[in-house]
Amino acid sequence: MDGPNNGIVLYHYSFSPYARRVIWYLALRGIDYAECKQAPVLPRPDLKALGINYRRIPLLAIGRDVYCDSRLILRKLEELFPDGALGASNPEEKAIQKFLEIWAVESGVFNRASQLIPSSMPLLNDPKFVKDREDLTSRPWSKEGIDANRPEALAAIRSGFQFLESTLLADGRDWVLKTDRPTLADIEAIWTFDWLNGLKGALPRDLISAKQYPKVFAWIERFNGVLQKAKAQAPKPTSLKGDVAAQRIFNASFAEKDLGIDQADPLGLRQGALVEIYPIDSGSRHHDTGHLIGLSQDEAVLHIGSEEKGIRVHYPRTGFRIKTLTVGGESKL
Ligand SMILES: N[C@@H](CCC(=O)N[C@@H](CS)C(=O)NCC(=O)O)C(=O)O
Repeated sequence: MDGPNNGIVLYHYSFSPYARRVIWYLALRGIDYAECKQAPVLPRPDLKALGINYRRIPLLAIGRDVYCDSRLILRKLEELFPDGALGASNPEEKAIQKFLEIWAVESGVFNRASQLIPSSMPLLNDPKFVKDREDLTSRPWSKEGIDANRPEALAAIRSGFQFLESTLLADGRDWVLKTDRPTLADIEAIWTFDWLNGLKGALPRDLISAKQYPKVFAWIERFNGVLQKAKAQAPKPTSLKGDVAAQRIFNASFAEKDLGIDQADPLGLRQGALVEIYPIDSGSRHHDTGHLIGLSQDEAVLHIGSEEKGIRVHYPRTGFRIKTLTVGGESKL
């Protein structure tokens, strides 16, 4: 992709575990990029300036295309920067990689992990943060609510550690796909567990430590070692203020050309239909509106904003709801 920093701008904040998936990927590949740091709570005027209401982090722009959701971002980086891609190459390994993604993100392992944030953490005494996360998750973030969820969350996470120890890592391999360096499958499997390991007080060490799960903890350490080296060698991300990032995006060309509409999509949507789209697992109160210009089994793409100044925003097809907007029964086209 043309333009400075490969035309990439990553919107994130540093303690976001979902954003780390993307940061690690970029570092392991040594891809140069720019970043636009965001506050950990709303409002996010830098995204509003792009016309985006989607509230979750990370988002990644490549040229004038913006990708929401780390799942889609990783897929697109694989596809648009194929030289030295980190993804699996044969169908069996691709299946493992995909199942790991679904396991952590859509089947709720990370959701359980987030319920292990200790209720004593100072951030949870900040009413602004608590209110923001209640908006995100539609569940109470009171100390009582968090403590009540802990036993079930712990059971789920323990079973995750056990699963990795006794299956994928059981034969003593260094990396999930038996490669000589970490691949995307390692990122898909490790990020939730690495995050919990670094979050003071999240894991009860008498139950979950290198003693019970030596292979998992050695893998986490090995991964961090490789990551630190890769970060030291990779180009340092260029930091952009929101207005500069927006100008870069608005002035860039589109990263992707031929976007078609999947005729077999169950919604039967037409090219150009005015729709709104939002995630159904969290952040569901924040809807984006635009004209549908691409739809496949992998993604939905909206044109948001004016013809000249607008951008294309991409969302994963799964985990999102698309609704046609109508006025008096007619599509507002
Ligand atoms: N499925 C999404 C989930 C993203 C997500 O939940 N991100 C968290 C940060 S780790 C978030 O946005 N939290 C609320 C916020 O920052 O607004 C993805 O893979 O990107």
